[in-house]
Amino acid sequence: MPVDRIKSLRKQLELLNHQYHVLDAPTVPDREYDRLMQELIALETDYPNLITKDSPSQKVGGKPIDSFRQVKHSIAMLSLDNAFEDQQIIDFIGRVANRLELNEQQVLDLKFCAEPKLDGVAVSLRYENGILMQGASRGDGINGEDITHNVRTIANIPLKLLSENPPEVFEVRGEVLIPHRGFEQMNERARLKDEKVFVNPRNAAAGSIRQLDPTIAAARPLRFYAYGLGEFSGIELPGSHFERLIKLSEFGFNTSPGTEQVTGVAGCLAYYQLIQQRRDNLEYDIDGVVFKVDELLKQQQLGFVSRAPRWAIARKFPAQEELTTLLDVEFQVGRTGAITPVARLEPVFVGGVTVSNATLHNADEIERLDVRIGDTVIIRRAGDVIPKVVSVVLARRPDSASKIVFPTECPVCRSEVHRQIDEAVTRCTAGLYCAAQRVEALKHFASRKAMDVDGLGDKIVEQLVAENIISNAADLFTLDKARLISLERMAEKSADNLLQALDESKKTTFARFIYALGIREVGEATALSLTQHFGSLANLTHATLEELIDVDDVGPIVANHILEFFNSEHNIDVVKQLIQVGINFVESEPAANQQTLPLSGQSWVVTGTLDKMTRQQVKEQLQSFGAKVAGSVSKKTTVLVAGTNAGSKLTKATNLNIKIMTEDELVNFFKNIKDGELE
Ligand code: IWH
Repeated sequence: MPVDRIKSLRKQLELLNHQYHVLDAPTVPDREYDRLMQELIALETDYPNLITKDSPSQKVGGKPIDSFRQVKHSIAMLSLDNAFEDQQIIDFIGRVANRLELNEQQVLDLKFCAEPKLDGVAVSLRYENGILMQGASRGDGINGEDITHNVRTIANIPLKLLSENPPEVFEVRGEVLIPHRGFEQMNERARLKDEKVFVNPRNAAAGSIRQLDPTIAAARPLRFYAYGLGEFSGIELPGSHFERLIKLSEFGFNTSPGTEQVTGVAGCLAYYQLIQQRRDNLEYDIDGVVFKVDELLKQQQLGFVSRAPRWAIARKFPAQEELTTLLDVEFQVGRTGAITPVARLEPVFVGGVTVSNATLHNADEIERLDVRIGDTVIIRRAGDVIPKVVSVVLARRPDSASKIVFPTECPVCRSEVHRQIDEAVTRCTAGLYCAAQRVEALKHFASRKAMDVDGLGDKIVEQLVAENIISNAADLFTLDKARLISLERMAEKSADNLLQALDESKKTTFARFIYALGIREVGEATALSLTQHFGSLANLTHATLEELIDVDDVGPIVANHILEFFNSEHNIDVVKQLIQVGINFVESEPAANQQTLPLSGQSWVVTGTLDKMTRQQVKEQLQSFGAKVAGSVSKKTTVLVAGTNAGSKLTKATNLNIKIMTEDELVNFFKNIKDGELE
């Protein structure tokens, strides 16, 4: 009977949807899911009167609606009081304790449900007898808009509660958001089609659910995380908010990952710190954490002040975006001659620090932003990344705002600049004749992952070049104490230390030496591949294009950069001088012992926070055993090393069934290799 088959297909698809979209743990291949879905759609096409609202086939988004209907929330959607400092959390708990007349011990034992505060748009979902009947935006908290047609398309919102015996009425409140990765992808697509890009995931989520046409929301990577309940009837629920959230996940919803029960002031403050540390590794934006008195009886006793509950508070993170004024734009010349526009800003406190510079990337970016000097701009600083200009507030553009003129000659050496047709970067063409490029090349040469010369700071390099004391890397090793002491702010002790550091840096590895040369696009990994492949400096400097392309990771572009580098007489001369002044490293037979290394042919990825070794140490150790160390997880990954707070890479590796190692396991693994116990 088609009815029975349809019912059975729906049941299977509901379960698979839940496993895939909510639990993030699919149990069948996508093709199998698709086959079942096609079968259901075919049957529903033949028997249209059997189509129901809650059929899994109905998630794709139907016809546009004409206009938004107003919805009155049967129970108001509240707003939360905000706290911006620890003291405000202490005060909040003090007020709660007073109202509840708690004694000291009871305050220490008071339980809170603590949740990362998701930075999305609040919505309410109404289920009647287990079927999704209505989705509404928060609106002003009393009246919202009917967005049922859009919420139905959100992959991890169940059209039907996961329950044999669903409650009569069940309203679920939560946050709709777009994860970072999905946001980048949708903006990339929009850019390709010359459509409007969104400034941040929150705006994109808000814009998506405020559409009349549900196929738009269906095409956007929206997700829903439940944080509470509205009206409900025909069900007994636990007396703890935390346990109610568990109930919500049993009904088929995601809740904010990282939600915990914490105790007392100490528990709340520690939780805030913990989530703040995790923030940069999350797959979506959060703007703080929320603390709710966990016991519902106590919540009822506490009640409300105007629109906000007395039993909850949001502890906000420092804002990651702020408004400020663009004072000027300067153009910096990098190691490879790339000219980068840098925004000089009216200093502004954002993301926990004062920012007075931000990158504008390149000429295209300036054009895309249509930014002018004098404009009010939005600056974003997330985690430890370089602050950037996100957008311009056109409404505040002063009449005096002036266009940014990209330089037509190098701002440092006045040589010609050049921009290749297919490249976004403009470069100074003078190479090492340009003082800026010389300074950057020397900084790179001495940097930690290159020759690791301790104590050769940026300021010293700049002085040495400005005063024409050195012109290339080999000159560093001919510096004497008298010369160094003559520099500004260089004491005798620092001069001694620097000379010793230079001496110590001479003993290095072949790969570090090649990396230190600063050949364009030859990073650490490529330098290592090159040295392993060619074995000796002589082989490498004489390599042909064909031989270079043979190396793993080296394509025609990189190969050409390498050829160009070693074709320059000046470069060869510096390399020779470096060897003459005593730089030494072990060369090996070309491509020798590569096959016999224990991890040859393997690709490893390291993520999360490590305690016992630095990431660099892990990387070098793995490479010394012949493994490649990649930055992202793919099908080709052999092992993922996951430290604490590992985020999306861990999820991806789990989904791809890739072997995962903890740091302890890794340390043990290294020990076994060294002991020669590897099977
Ligand atoms: C063709 N997916 O949305 C196709 N494996 O249980 C079908 C389905 C999916 C993709 C491509 C990416 C994604 C998979 C499952 C369940 C729901 C779902 C599954």
